[in-house]
Amino acid sequence: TAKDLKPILKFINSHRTPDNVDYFGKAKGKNVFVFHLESLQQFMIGYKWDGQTVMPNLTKFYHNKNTLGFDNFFNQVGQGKTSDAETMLENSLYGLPSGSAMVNYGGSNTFNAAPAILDQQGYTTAAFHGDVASFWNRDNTYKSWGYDYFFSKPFYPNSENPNYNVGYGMKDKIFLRDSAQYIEQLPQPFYAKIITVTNHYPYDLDKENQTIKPFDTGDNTVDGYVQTARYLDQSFGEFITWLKKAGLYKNSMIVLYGDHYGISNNHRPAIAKLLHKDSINNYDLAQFQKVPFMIHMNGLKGGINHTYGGEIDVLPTLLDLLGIKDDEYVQFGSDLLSPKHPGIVPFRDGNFVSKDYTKFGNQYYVTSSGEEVFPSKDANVKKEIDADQSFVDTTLEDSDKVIMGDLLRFYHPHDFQPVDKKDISYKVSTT
Ligand code: GP9
Ligand code: MN
Repeated sequence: TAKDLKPILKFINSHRTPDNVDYFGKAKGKNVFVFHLESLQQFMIGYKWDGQTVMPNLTKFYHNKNTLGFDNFFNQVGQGKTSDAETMLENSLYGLPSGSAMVNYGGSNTFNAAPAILDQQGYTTAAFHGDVASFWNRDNTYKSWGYDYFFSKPFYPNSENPNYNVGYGMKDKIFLRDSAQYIEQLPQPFYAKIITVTNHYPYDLDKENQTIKPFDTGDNTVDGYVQTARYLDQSFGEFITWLKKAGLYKNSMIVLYGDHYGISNNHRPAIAKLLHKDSINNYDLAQFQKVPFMIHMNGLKGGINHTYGGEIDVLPTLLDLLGIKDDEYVQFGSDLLSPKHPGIVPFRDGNFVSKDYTKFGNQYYVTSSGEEVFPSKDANVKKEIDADQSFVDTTLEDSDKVIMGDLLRFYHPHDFQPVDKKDISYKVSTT
């Protein structure tokens, strides 16, 4: 009931952070691209293999003077993988302890999601994905989130050509090329989310698109990753070239994020080899959960930001840049640009990385050094770790209550226009 929201609002209100005066509103009225980099991990930015930089376009973009790059940004997904990432990015709500929030609640719940918030600022909103619309229940969820358009498989005539598909959908280069004709027609300003898919396990790619040799860890589930990651980088490079040609590069804020790991923690020996280490401990595995997060805009003051944060923090961060006040929203993350960002990153299983400590697999470490600590032997350490853990547990539980109780249906932030799903229909197909 509405009463259940009270303690949750109290918790959220006690953790609200101020905007960053240097960044607030800097992207007001710009087009926004949110570019979903499937399974891409942060270690691949700048990574060298086979005598080459594997991802030259993304690496250059990361270091561009107008790009804010984040080097302590973590994925926080659970079983819902991509769908958890999307839920966090566009709602600042966590995925669920098991299953997928989009699948189980996406169609029925009330949300205060990014597309609906931007709609009120006069934005056109569209999502693009070269797979069937029903995957992760996107077709229903995107309506609840207020997307005006969802361009999925039936919008892409090339998706019928078997040579143009690999793994979970269309090859990224073809998908992006074919998306261009729709993007060009969107009334500006627009918010466009573009979900790539080729860099997805099992990292299959046709011979002619393989432009770097596979890793040699000897672990079959890992070795192809470098080839599809390279392909993703080229796809992104081509897309940027097109954006410049189309005149969209200069008046857009381009946001990139990796949704989750591509190499799971079950592959320790392979991970050790890739990171040039003799062995891997739990601290390394926690660090290995970093994914790229970058924000680029013409004229933006760039640089590498070291704030400890994650996917839950993206929406408040983007709203700060867009100059949209979010003090009233139910959001579990905080603005990464805020001088008061708490610097705690909860993982879905209750582990965490904070700017001070890391808890992973029942072990504790100093985050800055990786040195193991034992809270049972040090009262001061224990006090700080307990405080972090209590924040982590409360925020995850509260987020779960919001989703499982559909609590936002009782909540009416006053500059928010509820989504009317009857106004929205997408062309979908099931094949
Ligand atoms: C499918 C794609 C993959 O449409 O987004 O989802 P994932 O397996 O990464 O969760
Ligand atoms: Mn994914």
